[in-house]
Amino acid sequence: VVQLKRIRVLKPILASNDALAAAQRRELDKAGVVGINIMSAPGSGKTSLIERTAEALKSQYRIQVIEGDIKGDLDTCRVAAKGVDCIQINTQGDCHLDALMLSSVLPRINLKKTDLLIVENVGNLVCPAEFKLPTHYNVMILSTPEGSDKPTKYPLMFSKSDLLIINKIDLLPYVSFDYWQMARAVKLIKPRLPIIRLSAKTGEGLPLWFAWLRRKLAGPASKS
Ligand SMILES: Nc1nc2c(ncn2[C@@H]2O[C@H](COP(=O)(O)OP(=O)(O)OP(=O)(O)O)[C@@H](O)[C@H]2O)c(=O)[nH]1
Ligand SMILES: [Mg+2]
Ligand SMILES: [Zn+2]
Repeated sequence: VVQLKRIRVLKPILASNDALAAAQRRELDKAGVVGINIMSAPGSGKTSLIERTAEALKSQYRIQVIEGDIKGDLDTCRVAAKGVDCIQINTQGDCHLDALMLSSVLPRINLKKTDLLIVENVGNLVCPAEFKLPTHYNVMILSTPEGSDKPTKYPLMFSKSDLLIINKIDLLPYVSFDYWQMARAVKLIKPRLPIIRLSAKTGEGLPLWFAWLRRKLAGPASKS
């Protein structure tokens, strides 16, 4: 195995991003907003999960969504059609969101009238995990067609996550996804990472996701 050495030119960039994100998080805390950053590879089901969440929880919580995409506003249109406020960020080529990009849209959000801020990061299994956002929790989605080897190959995002959702569980009979291989690999990276099996299509597992969210919304950062 050839081990490549990484030259940390990124370090100062990440440090200033961390500082900005922490300042933004204090604004969320002051207003009692709980922030969730959803990360995954393209097509794992981030927007689908947000759609289901909007449908189920919008009558109970004031939800604001920020969509991160390289181009276009397709996901924002999908989320807005569910009747929640959504702002699009186009990164124009960048493969992740960072705190500076968030600072361009946060002033447009009335934090005092928001309970839950959901940020959909750019579909990418790598660098979104390196750039902190104002959000409090990282939720990672891995969908079954992507394969059960992903924790071993892309450990960083798993290690930075507070919840792992295995989406497209309805496709399990049709794809080669070894759930226990995946779970064992995750245990080596982050032993206590909670895992929820879910299908944004059939609704299986959604109650567990909503219960997790409700616990976070009832926590110290919440208004109640
Ligand atoms: N069978 C099945 N399909 C799903 C499920 N969740 C999402 N999909 C489908 O997967 C495709 C991608 O879903 P999206 O929600 O757009 O994925 P995304 O992660 O937001 O994608 P990007 O924003 O492009 O990174 C769509 O065709 C969804 O209908 C699921 O649980 N089961
Ligand atoms: Mg999406
Ligand atoms: Zn990137």
